[in-house]
Amino acid sequence: MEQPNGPALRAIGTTAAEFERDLVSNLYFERGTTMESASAQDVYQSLAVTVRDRLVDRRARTATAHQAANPRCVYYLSAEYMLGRQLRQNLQYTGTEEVARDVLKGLGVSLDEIADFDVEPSLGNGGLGRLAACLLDALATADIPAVGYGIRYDLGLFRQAIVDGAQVERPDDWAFDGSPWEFPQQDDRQAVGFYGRVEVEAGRRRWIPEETVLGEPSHMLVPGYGTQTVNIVRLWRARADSDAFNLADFAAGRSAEAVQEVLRSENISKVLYPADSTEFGRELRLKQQYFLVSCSLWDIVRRFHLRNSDWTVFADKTVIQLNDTHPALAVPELMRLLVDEYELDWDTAWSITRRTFAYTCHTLLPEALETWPVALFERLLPRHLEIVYAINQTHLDEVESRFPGDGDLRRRLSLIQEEPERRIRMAHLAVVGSHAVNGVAELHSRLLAETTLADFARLWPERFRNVTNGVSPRRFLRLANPRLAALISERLGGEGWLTDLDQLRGLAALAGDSEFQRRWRVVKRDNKLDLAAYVRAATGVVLDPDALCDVHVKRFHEYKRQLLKLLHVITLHDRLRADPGADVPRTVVFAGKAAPSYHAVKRIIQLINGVAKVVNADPAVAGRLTVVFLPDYNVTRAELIVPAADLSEQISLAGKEASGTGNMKLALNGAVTVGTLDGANIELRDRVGADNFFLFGVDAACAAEVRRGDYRPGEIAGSDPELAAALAAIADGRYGAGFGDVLDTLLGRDEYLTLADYRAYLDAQDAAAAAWRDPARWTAMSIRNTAHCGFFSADRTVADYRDRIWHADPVPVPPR
Ligand code: TH1
Repeated sequence: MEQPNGPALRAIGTTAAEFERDLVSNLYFERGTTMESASAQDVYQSLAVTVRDRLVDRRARTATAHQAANPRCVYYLSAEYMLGRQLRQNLQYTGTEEVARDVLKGLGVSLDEIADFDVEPSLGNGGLGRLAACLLDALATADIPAVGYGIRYDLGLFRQAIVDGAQVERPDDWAFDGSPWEFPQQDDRQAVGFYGRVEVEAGRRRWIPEETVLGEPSHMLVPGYGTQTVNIVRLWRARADSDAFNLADFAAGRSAEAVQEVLRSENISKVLYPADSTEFGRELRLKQQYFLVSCSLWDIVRRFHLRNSDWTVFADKTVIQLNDTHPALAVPELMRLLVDEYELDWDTAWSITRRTFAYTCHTLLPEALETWPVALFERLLPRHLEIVYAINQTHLDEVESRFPGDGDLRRRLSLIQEEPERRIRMAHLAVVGSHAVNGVAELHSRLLAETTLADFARLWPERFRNVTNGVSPRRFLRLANPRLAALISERLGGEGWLTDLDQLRGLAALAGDSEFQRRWRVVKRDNKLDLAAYVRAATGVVLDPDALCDVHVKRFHEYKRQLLKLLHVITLHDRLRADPGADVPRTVVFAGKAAPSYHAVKRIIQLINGVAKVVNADPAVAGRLTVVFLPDYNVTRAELIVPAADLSEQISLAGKEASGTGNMKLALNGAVTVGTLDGANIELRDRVGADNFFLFGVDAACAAEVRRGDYRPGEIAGSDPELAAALAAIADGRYGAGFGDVLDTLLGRDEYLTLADYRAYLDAQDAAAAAWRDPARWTAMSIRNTAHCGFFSADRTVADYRDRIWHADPVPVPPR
């Protein structure tokens, strides 16, 4: 029995009787109701609290162990977290799933129905936010003391509906019905300044902000798997001061004016920016970034002072990982705290700062490299601008001494871009302020050092490294695919693989075993039945569980080439009308959100829905080809689609996808990839073997070369009759009138070389179909994919960061 000391605390146990007693008592004391009159929502909320309580004691012991060990802590700063649903995860991590199921059953309720009330907090856009969640899971599992800092957006990533074939965005008020996993800390608020001026006081410069907003932390528990460690993610919510409401305005009938100040403050954490690349220049976004950074650094310093008094050891006790440049303001903010508030001299402060920060870059796309107009920056954060200038001065002096007289190099390395408008380059700020800089896959890290950050890599080669992304096997195998997890555990003789994913290699010997293959196929088919039931309810489309399940699921972006997949579908439709045996029975699943302002890809979503409508209504291909667009892709939807997939589409233009993590999740679940030599696809193919991967397309070097030459997409279209027919089908309006804009981007610049890769892509798809026709061959490929995915565990990623960047030791938490 886990029971903290002290008479006032009630026992927390894991037996059915204890679980039931706590559930009923939570229902009574937290919801004010009884089992007889409880709604399903009441039961869900009480169940969540009952499960959560079983982690609290571990959390308390974790905090005690960290306090005693005074270790180096990892602080992960990220504007996004995609944590996924919490209930099933926490049931599993506390080992109470069976107990909960039985207790609820005894009370006449089904756990599966109640579990559907669990709402995922979608506080991120896609891969970057989900990576943050997978790393936190792996950190806790490795017993590494860590805190994830983020923003508690009131509205997460918009919910996507499809109306008349087009994406419609609805607000995601994720905590509307309550949020049982959160611990709000109302009494721990922190003031954050904005605007104002810099004053000189006894020779020291000090920022006097003009506006103050409060940051109110709320934390969620991040349990490790198979360990006692429970770390936290601390999310900040913006609050106005309690006297911000203007009573005089209100009394005078000006109710809108009365709340103006409240709204201005609280808007800062109101909504997640829904673009997974651009969106700079917006003042509110910069405010969000500073809000996150200011609250988090204050908290990090506070935690440091709980256990230490000497600044010289700060960097030995603290490492701050910047998840892309969104939190890069932390560099000047730490300098401001050290120099202005704690009165350290500049050089000491700078040395501490550099030793503290490390930066992960997640992109190469030029439009995703953040810059902020100096004028905006100066208005919002005048003291930070001075600090950035001072950092830049020291930095450019160093460049001058290393490469004397190279003015061009100095201009390229500067933190300030001069033309066409003066802007601050956040990636440069992050590199200069960090001791380690990493990309997220081998190819990406190499291209970073060769292109985007080449000058920095020349200046400080020792700072640059690669840490290939990974995914949580707990979330994406055990939770998402319990059937496959059970089969694997049965064959490997236990669940050790869940924290040592290389053990999956043991499955390779079974790849050709016909009985194992049969069981493997039964699992996949059952997962497809689950997906089919959901798809039918959500869209009315009926899926055949025996068809090849071909999935392209991820954010919509032109470089990810959903349009290439669609051209393949259109060609398949043509071929099947002429010859029903032209392809294997196939279901094509698309899912993903488009940034609301990204018009070009919203048109592609419309076109997909237009094609789906025509194909699904055509009796000539019934039972051969089905196309579905599943709305509102999120972590929960991924957990449904990924286990059901046979074929994983990873078809970005080479050199554009930094890593991709959907590729890993799908392969781990036995999907075979059709993919380009991009991002982590390359490493995936190296590991699962070229025979178990359908490769196609130009490579990154070739893509860059084609782009430099005089590429003529029109000529490709003219010389390939099937491609010409597919384009003509779009043009003739059968999928809806007016897709001329889509055709124009293809036949005009075709920026993402969709037409150049079309023929090679179709050939790869034909090879995949040929393999599918031989179930023994396909199943062996599928098993080998899972078997060789061990490398893509987030546990390996965290071990890489730990050994090569963080140098943080585990602190085991003793069991009670
Ligand atoms: C993604 C990358 O596109 C993807 O390739 C990678 O696997 C993932 O990060 C995790 O490393 C990115 N997401 C964002 C989001 C924003 C800005 C840049 C990127 S890169 C808001």
